[in-house]
Order: sequence, then structure tokens, then C-alpha cells
Amino acid sequence: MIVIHHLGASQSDRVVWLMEELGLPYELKWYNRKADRLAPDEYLALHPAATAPVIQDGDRTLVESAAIVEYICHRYAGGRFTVGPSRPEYYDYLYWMHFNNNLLGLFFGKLALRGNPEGPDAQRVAGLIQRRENGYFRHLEQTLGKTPYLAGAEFTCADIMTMFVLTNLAIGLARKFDDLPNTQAYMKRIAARPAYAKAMAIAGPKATPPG
Ligand SMILES: N[C@@H](CCC(=O)N[C@@H](CS)C(=O)NCC(=O)O)C(=O)O
Repeated sequence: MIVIHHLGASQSDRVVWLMEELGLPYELKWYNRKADRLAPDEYLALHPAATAPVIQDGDRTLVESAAIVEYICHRYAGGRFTVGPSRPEYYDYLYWMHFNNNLLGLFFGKLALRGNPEGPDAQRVAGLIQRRENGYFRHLEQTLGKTPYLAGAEFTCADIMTMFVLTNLAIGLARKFDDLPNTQAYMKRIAARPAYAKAMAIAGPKATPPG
């Protein structure tokens, strides 16, 4: 059975969500962040990359959430929630699988600026972040105005990858989505999925360790 090493309030909630969507069994091992919000030493020791999520599948220890969700879907679910090269939505799927790292980069940039708003390059970097954010959200908003999910009519791993960064921006930087009605409606649509609600109750940002 797959073991999910879950770091409290982290991207590892994506893997729990996927397992709930697929109805696959898993064991959850919970790790609390330290006072400085970083992962504890026992978590860092699980894998040389030392990032969450980490999963265990037999004798293999795997990291990187995009790789993990595709791995699980192909290995244990016949490719469900993925899009193959023969489908017209293939590029869209690939694009949105990777998109989350754009927003995550901006999130870290904004956090850094918040800590040093008068730094030597702060104005230039703030302008760069704003321009990029405008473009990424414009694209997201236009896409979700045409299709209910990022890779088209069907829910895929690209939605699992993207929802975390949207909620992370909402929680971590108090980003409101009133200016992005399609994105806001999408977030509500996703949040209404029973597997999402269950996974967030187990391992989402407000969840607490079991027992
Ligand atoms: N691209 C990686 C990002 C992993 C990542 O940054 N994880 C964060 C949690 S959201 C982490 O490990 N934080 C704890 C730390 O750096 O100590 C993925 O998708 O798995």
C-alpha cells in the first residue's frame, strides 16, 4: 500500500486528494512543521530532495507532486485523470500540469518582498511579479471561461496541481479572487467535489493530525 508522508499544511494534500478521487487505499503518516515552518528533521531525512510530498511505494521513495500524481494514475489507475498524446487536450494538460510552479514562484517572490520592501531591487522585482501575475491570471481566467476544467471538459491531475496554489495564495497572501469570476467559480466547483472535501478534512491546510 502507498504510504503518504504528509507534512502538515503542504502540497502533500494533493496526493491525499488524488487517492480519495481514485478510491485507492493509502496509509497517511503525519509530520508537523517546526516553529520556523520548515519540515522536521525526520521528514528531511526521508529523501535527498527533502521536500513535501514524499511517498513510499514498496521499496521506492518518491518526491515531486506532479511526478507522483502521474505515477499513481498510470501505475494504479490505468491512466485515469491524465491525458495522453493522442488526445486534442494533450498540450493543455501538459501546460496546466506545469503552470502551478509559475504561481508558486510568484508566491515566494511576494513573501520575500514583504520581508524587504525597501530592498535595492524591490521596485523592479515588484513590477516584474505584477506583470507576470497579470499574464498568468489572464490566461487562467480565459481558459476557465471556455472549459469547466483546465484540460477541457474532464477533471484531471492538472486541476489537482493547480488548486493547491490557488488556495495557497488565498490563505498565505490573502489573495481574493473577486476580480477573476471564472477562477472563483472553478475553485467553488472543485471545492464541491466530495473527494476534495474529504481529503481537505484529512490533510488540508486546516486539518489536524489524526488521533
Ligand atoms: N515542486 C515541489 C515543491 C515541494 C515543496 O516546496 N514543498 C514544501 C511544502 S508546500 C516543503 O517541502 N516545505 C518544507 C520545507 O521546505 O522545509 C512539489 O511539487 O513537490
